[in-house]
Amino acid sequence: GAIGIYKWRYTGLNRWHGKGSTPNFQKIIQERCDTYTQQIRPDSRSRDCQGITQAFMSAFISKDPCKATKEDYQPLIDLAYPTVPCGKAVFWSKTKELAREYAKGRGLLTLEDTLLGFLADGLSWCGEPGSSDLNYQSCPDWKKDCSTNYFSVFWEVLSERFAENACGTVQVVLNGSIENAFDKMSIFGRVEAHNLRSVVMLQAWLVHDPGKPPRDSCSGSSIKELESILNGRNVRFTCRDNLR
Ligand code: N1C
Repeated sequence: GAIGIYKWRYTGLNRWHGKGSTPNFQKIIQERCDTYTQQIRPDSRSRDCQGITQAFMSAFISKDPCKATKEDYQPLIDLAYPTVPCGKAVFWSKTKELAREYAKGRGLLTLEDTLLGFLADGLSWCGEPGSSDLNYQSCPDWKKDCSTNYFSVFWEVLSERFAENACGTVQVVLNGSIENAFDKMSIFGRVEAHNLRSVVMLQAWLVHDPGKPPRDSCSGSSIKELESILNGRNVRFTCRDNLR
């Protein structure tokens, strides 16, 4: 009856509104780690992929999927800190593919070029209290279920570390075809921009989708907001409207 369905809906594996864990999550992490350490950055061959995979799984397995903390990921981050050389970091917001192309063409690096960013890129994951398995049916959605889910907290803490360690002149690729190219609620806006410790200058590139009318520009109010955050941190700022 109705109560039975209600109970199933709110206690079952299907109760969350986000995409379930990626099939073979653990195997993919293990394989990506091997590929990264052996082929992509062979200088990182000494990294312990078994330990890294274990630390990733232990961070969220058997836990309430809405009670993620930064501390849960600390052991994992300690095994593979996301660092790139000074002057090489590229940040982005709502421009992922383009930013990656931009970085690649110039010998620069995004978070997905570091080991942990590479491992988790495009995957989803969450566990279930009282079970040693992942929930492949559904995972909490940031808006509809909880912001403190394991997926979101992972990207927040990893992005925070990436920004903290960035140094010299860095770049950010922003989307000028949306209302606020600088979105203070995005990870770039609420985490990275506030954690630039050793960055001397941030160069912003506003990219406009050729098929769409430009909706924001370097002189718009969202970019002014970014500029004022950086002024407060003594980071120099430049911005260019780049029509691809
Ligand atoms: O919220 P965003 O962008 O501003 O986050 C992007 C920002 C980049 O500068 C990265 O360094 O934060 C870092 N980052 C990732 O590298 C990343 N890879 C995949 C943040 N999030 C990342 N993801 C997933 O995309 C994650 O699910 C997160 O919520 C989105 C962020 O997309 P966005 O809004 O375009």
